[in-house]
Amino acid sequence: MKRMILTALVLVAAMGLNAQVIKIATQSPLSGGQSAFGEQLKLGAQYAVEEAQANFKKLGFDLQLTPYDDQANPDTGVSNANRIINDPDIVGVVGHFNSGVAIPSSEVYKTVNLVMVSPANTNPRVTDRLLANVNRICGRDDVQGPAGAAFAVNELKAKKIFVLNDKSAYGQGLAQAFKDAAVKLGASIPDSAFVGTEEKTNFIPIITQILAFNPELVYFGGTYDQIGPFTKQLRERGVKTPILGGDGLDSGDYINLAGAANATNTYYTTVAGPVSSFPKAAALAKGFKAKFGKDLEGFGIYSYDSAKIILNALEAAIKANGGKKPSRDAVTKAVRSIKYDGLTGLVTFDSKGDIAKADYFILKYDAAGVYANNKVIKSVSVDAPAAPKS
Ligand code: ABU
Repeated sequence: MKRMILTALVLVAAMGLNAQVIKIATQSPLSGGQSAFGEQLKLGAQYAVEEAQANFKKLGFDLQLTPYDDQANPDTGVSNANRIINDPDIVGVVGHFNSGVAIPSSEVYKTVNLVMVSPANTNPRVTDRLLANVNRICGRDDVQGPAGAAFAVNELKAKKIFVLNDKSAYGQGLAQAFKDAAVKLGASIPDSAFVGTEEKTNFIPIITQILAFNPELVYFGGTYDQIGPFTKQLRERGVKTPILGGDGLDSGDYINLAGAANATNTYYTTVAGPVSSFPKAAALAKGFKAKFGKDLEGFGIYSYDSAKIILNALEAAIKANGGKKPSRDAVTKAVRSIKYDGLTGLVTFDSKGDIAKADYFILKYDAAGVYANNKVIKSVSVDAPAAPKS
């Protein structure tokens, strides 16, 4: 008996030792102001990878996750991307969070045809460059911006609007898409009320401009780490005007920075619906809390699905390659042709790497400051815009 147990242990150890390492990387801001988003992205992918490890072990592979911190900085993202492509064990990347980081980093992945699936990048140029290795499972700002504009003008009845942006590829592009659509719907947004700022702490000069303009709504294309302190200072100066933003506002940390009372009357569009919108995500939310001690947010769900897409494509590519590790090229092709029924719905990609039909949500921040209770006012599914002509 002892001998049988010993033999079994030796066999198990041998299987482990012989398993070939195969890695999925994540790239997201794990430090700095946007780390709440970056952590959701990393942990969503980590959950999927750890869940799949036993299955990959049976296939003869030691599946690992390698997280990279891009600091929401394009140069750091590119530097990490060069390290990633030089690690031959990495066969796919879940990321990025920031479009301004994803765009230059994916040019590096392209040189070795390494696949990237983004749960969060919304700038149109992420996929409009028609790279075969770049995909996203979320919507785009050329739909998200107009959706916000229609809500602002038609539902909130705001005509005089002050528009801010954070000067990033994401924030600037989203604010411009919002403005163009809002003006077409009859809103007034003069050049003096369209302002870009990288300020993170002192918003008094901008609030002075806002007070002079006296808008019916303030739109901010940016992320919670900037809009949170802005909101606090705006409300402290007595401005109760509705605030509307995009998916950069879709984080529980917005409430921590703005204060629950100040966050009241804040609305946002998002491309990553909450747990409450996806019945299939309930089990993940429970497991996520138990495993990481954190609440699952929208981008965590989308990151889980992004990782699952790469893992399913990887398994198919291994099988197609007679059980051996497939090339990066084979995984990239398998991702682009996947049909994946995920927690967030059915994922297929069009010829440019956009999800064929993306969901867009409009939410209002909970008056009591409980992020999970933010109210979904509306949600729509929209076909991916056509590929650019040139
Ligand atoms: N879409 C979330 C904000 C990040 C980005 O696309 O840059």
